[in-house]
Amino acid sequence: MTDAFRCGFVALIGKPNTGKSTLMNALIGEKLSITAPRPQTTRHQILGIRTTEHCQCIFVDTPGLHRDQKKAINRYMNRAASSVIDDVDVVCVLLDPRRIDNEDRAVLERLPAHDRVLLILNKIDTLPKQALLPVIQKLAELAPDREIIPVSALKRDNLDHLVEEIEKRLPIGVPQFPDDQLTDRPMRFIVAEIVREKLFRRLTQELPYALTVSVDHYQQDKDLLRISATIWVERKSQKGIIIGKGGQQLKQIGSEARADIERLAGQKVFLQLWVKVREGWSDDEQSLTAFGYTDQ
Ligand SMILES: Nc1nc2c(ncn2[C@@H]2O[C@H](COP(=O)(O)OP(=O)(O)OP(=O)(O)O)[C@@H](O)[C@H]2O)c(=O)[nH]1
Ligand SMILES: [Mg+2]
Repeated sequence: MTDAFRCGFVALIGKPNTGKSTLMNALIGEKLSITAPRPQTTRHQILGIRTTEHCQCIFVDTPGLHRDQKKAINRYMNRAASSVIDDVDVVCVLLDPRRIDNEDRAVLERLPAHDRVLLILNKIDTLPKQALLPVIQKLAELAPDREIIPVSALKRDNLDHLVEEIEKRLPIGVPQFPDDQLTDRPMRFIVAEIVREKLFRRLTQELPYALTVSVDHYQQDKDLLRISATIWVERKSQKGIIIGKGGQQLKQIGSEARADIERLAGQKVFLQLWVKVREGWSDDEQSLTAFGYTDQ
């Protein structure tokens, strides 16, 4: 019985910026899902597949659950996060021990009653040990009977224990994906996300939320991968900010993105970036569909 192969889906959910994507990347050992210090970085569901001799864990990274439902894109992101809860075998809820608040409570209230829910207190490296205990106690009062697992995704602390707790809750079954497959998303998708990550990390205030990235050409040319991508913004003034003085900023973003794409693809990459305006795209259902924001 203990030797039987296990396979199942594991959702990573929680408030924005709690470290869901960082945790998934740490568990897979590749940077598949983009991360940034600001909230609402992840917009789409993305699978990260971890296959070992005895288990296949299929992680589902989701956009952070948040209350702002003003625009169509925010509604899309909340749908992508909450629709997954009932479709998976294990639900991992990520919490930041420094700030457990009403938004977290709202997430905790949405959880199914079964015991395949794990509360993951991430970022424990940010607190001294003696400050952690009261947080665990508070969380235990807030969500009695739930398993609480303290980890640091960034420092890879206690991840083996986390994996054990997840695996024993997965059903016995055959693998759903080949053992060398790491994600369900094509390389083109990940390329667009990498470009978006660089923009997210570099730009301030509201601008990261006003843009999206599409990959227009993706062509293998002997030993060079040729990629052309467009950064879409909502207003003309935003275009200038992204390009920067003498095109310097766009150049920098391009070279940072290219380095990451080369690492992932294991080959030389030629990356061309364009910036274009599509007014109001983030609140327009048709534009969202055109840019790949479609429910799965
Ligand atoms: N100190 C510390 N920082 C972490 C840890 N895990 C994640 N972070 C940082 O927290 C920030 C947010 O991480 P993400 O993985 O993008 O968070 P997310 O939950 O996916 O965010 P959204 O996609 O916006 O919902 C990044 O700056 C990470 O480097 C951790 O264990 N310790
Ligand atoms: Mg994320």
